[in-house]
Amino acid sequence: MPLARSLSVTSLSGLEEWDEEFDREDAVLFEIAWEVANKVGGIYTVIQTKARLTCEEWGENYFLVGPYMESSVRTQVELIEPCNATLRRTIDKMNSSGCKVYFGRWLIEGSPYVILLDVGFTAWSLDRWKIELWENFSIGVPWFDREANDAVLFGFLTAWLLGELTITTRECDEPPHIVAHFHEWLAGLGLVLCRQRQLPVATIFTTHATLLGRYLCAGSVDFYNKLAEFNVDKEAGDRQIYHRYCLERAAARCAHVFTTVSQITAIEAEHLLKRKPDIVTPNGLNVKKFSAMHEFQNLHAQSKARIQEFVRGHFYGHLDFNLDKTVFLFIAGRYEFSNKGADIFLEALARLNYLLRVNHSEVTIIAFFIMPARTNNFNVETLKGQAVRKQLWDTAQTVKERFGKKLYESLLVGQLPDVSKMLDKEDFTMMKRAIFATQRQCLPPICTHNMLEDSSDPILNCIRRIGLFNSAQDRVKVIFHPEFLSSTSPLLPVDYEEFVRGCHLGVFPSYYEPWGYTPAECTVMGIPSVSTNLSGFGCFMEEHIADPSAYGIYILDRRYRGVDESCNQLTSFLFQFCQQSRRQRIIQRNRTERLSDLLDWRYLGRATGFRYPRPASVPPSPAHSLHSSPHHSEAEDEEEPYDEDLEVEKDRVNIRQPFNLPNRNKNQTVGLPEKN
Ligand code: G6P
Ligand code: 1S3
Repeated sequence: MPLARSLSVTSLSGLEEWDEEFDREDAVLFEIAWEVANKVGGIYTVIQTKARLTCEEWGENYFLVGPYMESSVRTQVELIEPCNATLRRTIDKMNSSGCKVYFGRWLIEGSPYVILLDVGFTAWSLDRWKIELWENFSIGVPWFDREANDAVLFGFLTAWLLGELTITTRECDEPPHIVAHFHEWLAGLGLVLCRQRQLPVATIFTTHATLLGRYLCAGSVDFYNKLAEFNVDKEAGDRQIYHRYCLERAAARCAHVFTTVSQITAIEAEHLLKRKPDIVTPNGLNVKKFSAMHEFQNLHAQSKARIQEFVRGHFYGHLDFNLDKTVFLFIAGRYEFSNKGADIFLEALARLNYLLRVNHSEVTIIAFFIMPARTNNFNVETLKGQAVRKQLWDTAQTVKERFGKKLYESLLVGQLPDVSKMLDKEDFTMMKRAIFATQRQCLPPICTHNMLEDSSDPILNCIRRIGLFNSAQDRVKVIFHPEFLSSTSPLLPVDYEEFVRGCHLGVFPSYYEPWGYTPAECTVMGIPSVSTNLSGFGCFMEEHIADPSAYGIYILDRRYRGVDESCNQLTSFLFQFCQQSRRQRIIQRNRTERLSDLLDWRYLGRATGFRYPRPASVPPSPAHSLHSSPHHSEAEDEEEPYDEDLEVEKDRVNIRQPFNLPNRNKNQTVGLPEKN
């Protein structure tokens, strides 16, 4: 199956007048998704990060189509007049027929044009459109499924928009070729209607996950081994998602080109949607390169300091571990306990805790779970922790000032100070009071918020079962932050990017993960990560890197091993990681960051057949390279000097700058190194 970044139209049934090789200047691209200027999950990241490059390539002929969401529009979109007469006429026509269609620029890199459709405003048409859906396609959408109702409204509105547009452009001397790229089932109905109405529009459908795949995996089903056996209609019916499934399957079947984000989801789609994708289009990122090579390392140190500050407050009264020897791990994303692998992460943490204890390790692990759940705000104990830390800081500042004043006065009269008299009784009283305030009757909390479903929450219940309660003897501590991070939080005031930079390892042992942006984001920030061979990202890295773990890309085997075995493997990854010295972590981060180009939208798709060789600085013999991230040695000195530049240079020679050719010229071939 070909792998590509930009799409080529492979079958144009119903579009006879199209040349297979049309000129892009005569074409207009519409990209349609529910997550345009509307953050729900990963599709938003796909579109947002791709926008700059797509704008560069398509210029004024690129339009994103999404739902009108007032709160997002207020902060993300500049509403303007339509940029050309054709669009103005189309939008005016729709608006005078009872719709509300907005035009603007989305204020992200590339500033793409957006056409936003107010689905709520056209809700009066819902019943009529549902009848049409039933009569033409036999798909019945129940009244109570709000999301599906929105999908119906959005679908009919996009088809209306594209239909009007084709009528308006017909009046032009040379009507442009219209390409419409639809993402995910929520936008899929628009595509189906375009085909049914025989609009002269080339259609692409990308699925980022299949509905049935997500539902089946969330249950206890041996998904990958049974893929070929599922009775899809029955399974969808049993889960009450048959109508959604029909919309998704119809879009996949009707599209001229059907794509998905990874090989693994391509296989899933073939079985569950009954169509093999024409192309796999892996997800990229908009990679920013720093001018100074080690800038990202400095950022790691700065961000880590912010996390350490939070930890000082959270563990007040129990700070009996060395923060300098503390490793921060994290998992983040949509709260799907087993799909995202939070279950095996917790189990592996319990085993790691045991290993570190029996080995008398000096290392402490703090594992953060950043997964949004229903809460009613931060809990008192967590907020108190930060208040106590602040009070200790203020006390230290006051004493320091008083100390400084006495020192200054002594120097003014030409005397060296009597150090024993520099702190007086009042200073000591103040300090004792501050220390007394750090006494605590309970253990440092696991959860930072008051959970609404505390007693049935899967993470909390698992922690109760495995007994990781942040006690003094535990080498592994856990913090569950059931809300996405924000730099305005009173508790941990960092945004997600800063948080990731400050951690040491991202752990994403997903069972169901069509792509997986979280480990990809870690990679471009130079932070090692664990992913799996059931995630699109993990498979992609396995395919393109000779020795992924040497680059800090640990790929867990969840495909051919049972849960217990995978858990042991994860434990061993984590244990190895904890044994690295600071120097080894720095080297590994440098290597991880060097993979960024592989995930850059600019170069994705050109990587076909390419493999990153193992870094030259890793010994080639298996005996020596058993742990491709180098082994801990007793002699490891935290600040031991080493020639990092030499290390980087050695690897450079080997890699030969694989993607250093941003100049895109039609006839230019890309200088990828030979296959390894
Ligand atoms: C970066 C900084 C170093 C710092 C190191 C800490 O590399 O440039 O100054 O010592 O991070 O690394 P660690 O893995 O211990 O957080
Ligand atoms: C999906 O979002 P999710 O986290 O529900 O789409 C993402 C973008 O393609 C993908 O990265 C992810 O694996 C899918 O699961």
